[in-house]
Amino acid sequence: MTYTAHVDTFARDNLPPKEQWPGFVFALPELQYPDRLNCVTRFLDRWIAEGRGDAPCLISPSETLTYRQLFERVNRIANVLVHKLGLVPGGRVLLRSANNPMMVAAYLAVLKAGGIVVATMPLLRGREIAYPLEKAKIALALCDHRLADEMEKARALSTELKRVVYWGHGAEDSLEALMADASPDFAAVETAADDVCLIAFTSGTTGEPKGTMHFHRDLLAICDTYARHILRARPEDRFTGSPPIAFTFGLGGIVLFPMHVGASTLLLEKATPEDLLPAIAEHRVTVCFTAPTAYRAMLSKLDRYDVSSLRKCVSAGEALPKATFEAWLKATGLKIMDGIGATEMLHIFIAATEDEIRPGATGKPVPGYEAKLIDEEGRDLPPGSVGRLAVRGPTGCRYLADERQAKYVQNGWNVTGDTYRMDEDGYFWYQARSDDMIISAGYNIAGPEVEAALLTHPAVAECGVVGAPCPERGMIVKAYVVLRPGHVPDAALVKALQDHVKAEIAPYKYPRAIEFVSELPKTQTGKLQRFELRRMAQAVAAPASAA
Ligand code: 3UK
Repeated sequence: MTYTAHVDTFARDNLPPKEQWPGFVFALPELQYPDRLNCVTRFLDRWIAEGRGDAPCLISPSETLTYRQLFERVNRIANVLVHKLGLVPGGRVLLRSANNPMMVAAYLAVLKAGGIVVATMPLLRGREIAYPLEKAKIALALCDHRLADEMEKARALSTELKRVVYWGHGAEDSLEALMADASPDFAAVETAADDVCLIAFTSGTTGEPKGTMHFHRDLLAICDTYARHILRARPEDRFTGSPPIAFTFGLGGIVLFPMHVGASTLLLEKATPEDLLPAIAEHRVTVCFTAPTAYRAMLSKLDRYDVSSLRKCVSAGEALPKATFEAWLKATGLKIMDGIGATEMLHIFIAATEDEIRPGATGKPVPGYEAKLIDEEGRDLPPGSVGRLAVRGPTGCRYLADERQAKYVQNGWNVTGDTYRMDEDGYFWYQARSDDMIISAGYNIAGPEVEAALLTHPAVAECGVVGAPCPERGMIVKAYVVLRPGHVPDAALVKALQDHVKAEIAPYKYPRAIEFVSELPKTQTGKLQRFELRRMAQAVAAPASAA
């Protein structure tokens, strides 16, 4: 029996069978981790021990914490979790907040206490929060009080959740009140390097979201591969970005990468392109993580802000259009660093340093990772081909109790669902997603989920949702709707359906275009033909109706 610190063994018990794991490769000296490892000691405790406790760590519009201040806050929360809220190693804790210092402190406290973080996007609705509560059997949640409404709806739907502790409202039972008499000392639980510490849920192409499980060593591995070899940040750097910490793109780029080198990070609760520019200027940000569409949106406003402090701009989530790369380079003198990552892989596995970037290509495998293209039968393809991307390295896919594991991991390789071309020099050129996922402005949206929300409206008989091309957002969500008799297909109904979806699921998933049709293309077995809908959407290109 291998060592584990977990007393609650739910996560370990629900890892996929070993024969379905991806092959893990640790082919760099920096990836040789000890068997016992709590990653928080490397991100936080080490800076205190090395005398760097007074360096700035978390910056936000409302407060600034040095490494020591964060260390003490994390320890207090960890003591509250263990001594007042009954967390045992291996226990899952749901976290719900926009990007702010308390969110980061709570996150690190759960890890330090040997617990497992399940962070949720701030915009999720009650039903979408209830799913991970049930799937990951979560008894405890820590939540920013401003997100209480949907949290309470989720609580009402959940049989697992026993307690919610809110912060930020000053109530008697608030997290801060519980922390008041808690000790600022806490020794990290001696977890195994391969104890699960994070379950990140991704929206699936079909059906339910998948819970991707990651170990303590994984959080360090993304720093020792992508961050160390491609990003190459320094302690003087100041990071910021838009992705939520609940999205692993944000976790790495906004929290782990800066803390791994002892740098500081600006946490923004609202980080639209309009918010990012003044924040970069005011706080002299040097490293920015956001989506390609955000760089594109910022271009037209660059002349109004002094962003001369910037030295590295990272783009991920969807392909970076060459035009955006060129325009940004012209305007700022900086090469945007594109990189493909995935929740299953935790972070970026194909990218390029500034010197090696080929505009329009994603890059080459990040040191520590291997990538190749395979055909439909799983056979390797030579350079120059187009095929399905397969990768392996120190991180990889382990779904929580999910049959779809066998689809993502094939012959020990992670098959991401993306179609790529590899050139003779080993550069990877993105073609398209191989499946149905709609990627709009950096968010992944599953068509079937939007369909399910539309179908709860009385006017909707049938519907199909696909991505339609859009110059600004890459893709927009487009719904093809068959109405029930007696309903008029006008602009007012388009608006009513859009509002309905926004109330049902996270608002960013709503269909920006709706087209009314008399019937949907179906297969012989009565299934919706998404391929045909996508073809229709491509033919019209622009939104058909009011948005
Ligand atoms: C697509 C890209 C082209 C691709 C992510 C960085 O996006 C992240 O994770 P998700 O699980 O989605 C994964 C899928 O998104 N994709 C991501 N980046 C690119 N396509 N060019 C890109 N640069 O289809 C991939 O399979 O939401 C990104 C770090 C952590 C992440 N979780």
